Amino acid sequence: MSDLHPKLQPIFTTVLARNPGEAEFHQAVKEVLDSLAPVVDKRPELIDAAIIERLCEPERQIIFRVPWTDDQGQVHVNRGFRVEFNSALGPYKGGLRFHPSVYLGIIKFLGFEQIFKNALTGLPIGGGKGGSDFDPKGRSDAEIMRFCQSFMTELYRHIGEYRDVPAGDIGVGGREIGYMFGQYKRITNQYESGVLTGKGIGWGGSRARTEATGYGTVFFTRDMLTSRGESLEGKRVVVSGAGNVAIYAVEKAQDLGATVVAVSDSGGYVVDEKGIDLELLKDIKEVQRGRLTDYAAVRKHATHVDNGSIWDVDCDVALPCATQNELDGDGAAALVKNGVTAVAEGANMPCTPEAIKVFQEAGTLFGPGKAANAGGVATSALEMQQNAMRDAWTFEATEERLDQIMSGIHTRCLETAEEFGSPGDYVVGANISGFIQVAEPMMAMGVI
Ligand code: NDP
Ligand code: 2IT
Repeated sequence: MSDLHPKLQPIFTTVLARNPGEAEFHQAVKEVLDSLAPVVDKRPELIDAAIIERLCEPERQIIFRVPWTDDQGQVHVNRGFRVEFNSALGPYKGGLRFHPSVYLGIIKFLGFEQIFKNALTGLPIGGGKGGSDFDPKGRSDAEIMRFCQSFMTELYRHIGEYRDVPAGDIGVGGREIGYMFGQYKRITNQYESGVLTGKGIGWGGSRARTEATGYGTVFFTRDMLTSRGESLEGKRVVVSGAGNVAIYAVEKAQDLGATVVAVSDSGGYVVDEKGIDLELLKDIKEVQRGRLTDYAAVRKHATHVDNGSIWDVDCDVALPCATQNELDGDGAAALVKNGVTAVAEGANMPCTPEAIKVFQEAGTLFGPGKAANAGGVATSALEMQQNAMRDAWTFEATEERLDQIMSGIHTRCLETAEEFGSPGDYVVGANISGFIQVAEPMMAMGVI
């Protein structure tokens, strides 16, 4: 990361002053501005029209109270958020995160990233994000349902097929989308399939949406490796996280001939030299909602490490798929020392700026989240298409579209990086390409 271009520094200074205490949002903005220096010279009209200043200020930010009652009758109060960041390309689109660490700065970093990610897909979706500081861990189904119903009782008035279309993220999967869709339908008395994505297959959900983010990250990794004449066949892979993105990254990496030797959750990581047993992992995480210690208890040869870094596990390919800033400079240095050749972000902003610098200086292939994890939201846009047509595509047809979209993003990143003077730099490619794809429509629509 270098000093910012003199035309971009004042913009960043203003972002810092206007959004105090929002460290993750600052980090996400800084990364994009770092990449935009060549655009200042090549496309000055976009800079002069204050497109960047407008992109950094959400169109609308909604914060609301979410009261709910636990199984013992105790009332709790959480905070709900929906940040509608940018609608130049389509209705606001982006997930909902339920995690105790959620505050406005997290939702804004995610919403800001989502603008560029969604633009990169080439599909007509704007950027937004939402969630709550609610902690789902240890809560019963009935408690989750009451929380989701209360959350939607406020959110429903802000969303809609043509307005804002939420989906899942950390702590929000098929179960939560079901409860929220049910409450939306009940309040509005409309079967508006296109209001949420990530729905169940029997009631408007797209096949392959569950798999899409993890699969897409692996397709992107495959394409990065292909650009250097390599493949995933026979590679040792480490995947952090054990949630939706991680599980399906493991599945596709295994399909493409790699051996995944480690996964993690917030309680530590497991190393399984025989390769992760995917059926067992799915059963523990998707069915039992259990912990990785349960995995090691069943697979006797696997080791569970409570304290330590998953990035110390020797691998060729690392896929951080858990959460922001989970891979720092030390983690990156350990991976590079062990000879990692490719890193792709399945999570949003999992690598710190220091980690990215270490990878880039070492010549490691590095796929930023905006590009590498765009398969989830892209398939959400395919779900919206199916809902609009009242259609349901096959798994194979949907996966094929996903694969094409990911390859399209990969090519666009490389071509843009080349055109703007940083060949092979996927960060620059993703940021500039995403920016231009949203900036041009904003120019066309006037000062709004
Ligand atoms: P899940 O809730 O399904 O899984 C999250 C996983 O990450 C869990 O294993 C969780 O462990 C772990 N994790 C979460 N927070 C922390 C933390 N603070 N420290 C350590 N581990 C943590 O979420 P997803 O798989 O859906 O999301 C993972 C990442 O991918 C997020 O960054 C999300 O924004 C991003 N993403 C998700 C998409 C999607 O379609 N779902 C699309 C694109 C990006 P534990 O259970 O112990 O908390
Ligand atoms: O970060 C993301 O792209 C998501 N959580 C998925 C968003 C979506 O609307 O499918």
